[in-house]
Amino acid sequence: LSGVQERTLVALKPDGVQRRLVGDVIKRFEQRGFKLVGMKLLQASEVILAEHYHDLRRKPFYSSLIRYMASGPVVVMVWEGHNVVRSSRLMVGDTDSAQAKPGTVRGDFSVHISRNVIHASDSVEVAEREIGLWFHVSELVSWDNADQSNLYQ
Ligand code: DGI
Repeated sequence: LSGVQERTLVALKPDGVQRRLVGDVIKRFEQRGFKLVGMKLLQASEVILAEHYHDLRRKPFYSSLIRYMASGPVVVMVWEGHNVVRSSRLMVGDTDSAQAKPGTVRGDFSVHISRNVIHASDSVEVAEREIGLWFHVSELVSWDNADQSNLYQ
């Protein structure tokens, strides 16, 4: 496989940053074989969070979700690789931490849906929208993986 592959947005939520889980999550994605092409730590504004969670605006938990996501810095990342959107969702685990399987980020590090540590885009279309929301094109770096033939045919 060559050329630009699928990309997804992964974010450590404020609880994930507070609990020092950034390194562990990066390690999991690196070891899987995905390529990091963008990353930054920032305090998210309510404007960007409202856009990010637009589809959930009528849910009863919406305002507490926005408050939680604005409560401290987040680390947003763009990961690239074959089937990365679907694979990331599997690595992240069920939205409800109580249902998330051991071995997943949520299943290993969280107990409640309201503090579930991590975000990952749930489709290729959503990933494109979310990457465009959180990153300027100049913040994404294309680079050659020297190890490519060990990961892909
Ligand atoms: O894509 P996900 O993050 O797995 O799930 P989602 O897009 O359905 O919901 C976004 C976030 O909103 C989720 O990670 C945690 C929060 N959330 C979803 N459902 C509930 C919820 N929070 C609370 N307190 N209660 C819910 O039922």
